[in-house]
Amino acid sequence: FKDARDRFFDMRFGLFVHWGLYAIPAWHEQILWRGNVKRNDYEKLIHEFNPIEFDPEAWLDLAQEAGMQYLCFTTKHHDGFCMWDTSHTDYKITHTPYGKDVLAILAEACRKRNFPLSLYYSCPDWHHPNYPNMGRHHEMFGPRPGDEPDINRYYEYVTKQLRELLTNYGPIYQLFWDVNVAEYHDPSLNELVRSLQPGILINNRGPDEGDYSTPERHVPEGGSFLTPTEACQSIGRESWGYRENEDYYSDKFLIQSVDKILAMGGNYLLNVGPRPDGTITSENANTLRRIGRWYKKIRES
Ligand code: FUL
Repeated sequence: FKDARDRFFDMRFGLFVHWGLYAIPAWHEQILWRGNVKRNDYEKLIHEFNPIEFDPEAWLDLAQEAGMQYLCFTTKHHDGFCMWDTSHTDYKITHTPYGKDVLAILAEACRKRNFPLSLYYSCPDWHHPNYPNMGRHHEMFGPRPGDEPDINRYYEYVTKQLRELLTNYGPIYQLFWDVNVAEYHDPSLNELVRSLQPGILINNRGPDEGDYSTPERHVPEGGSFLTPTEACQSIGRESWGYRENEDYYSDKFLIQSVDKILAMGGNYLLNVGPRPDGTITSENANTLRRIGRWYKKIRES
């Protein structure tokens, strides 16, 4: 491609993967907030997380069977738990019984197949002592004893983590910031991201405008998108993370949703939540394969 950013108009369909400690209670990736769970109780899950069946090759085989061209992975969701071996908190994957850096394993598998990898990173953090949890939407209700809410210090932490994520894991296709609840504005963050990963694309949910918008779980009104757009949708009605007894959408619904967004000129990120052992259920995998059969047909026609 002439410009790395042209890739956005070629890679139209991607796999979103929400995976973290929340797979264990198997209810919702925001169980802490939505389920009113005590932070100290939730955090004990770190001693249980042991995804011995985690196999990124299986995830990538599935994505490719579904005709998907890139994968976006949750490095840190709102719970603050880090799925890579960060030096800036102990609340991380290498401190679980599993002990391995799953992001490193995934990034290496992507690199081997030349499969673009995007990173999701949450702005709200329900663990870090400096994140000002003020009970706004997607936030816990107040600090814990000992916390020192300070948005500037929190973003110093974010900056250090971004440096790791964008330096140690090879080429990164997109940065998917999530929900800037605190309305923190700082263009230097995206500048840093671009300096570390020239050609990266950044969504519009972070501390600055970004390159593309991200309608979630709905098909917006109107004829076509006037600016670059990547819609996202989970295959289950309730959760983005793994959920037992999830109410899954029908193939028909999902195919129509992908079809509409593509027709409007948008890209589409379809999400699954792997189980705590690292596997994607065969029900989910079969759904993706069936959608893939349709998608490959329309892509080739
Ligand atoms: C939202 C989050 O709050 C959800 O948990 C999910 O990650 C979705 C993709 O973005 O804003």
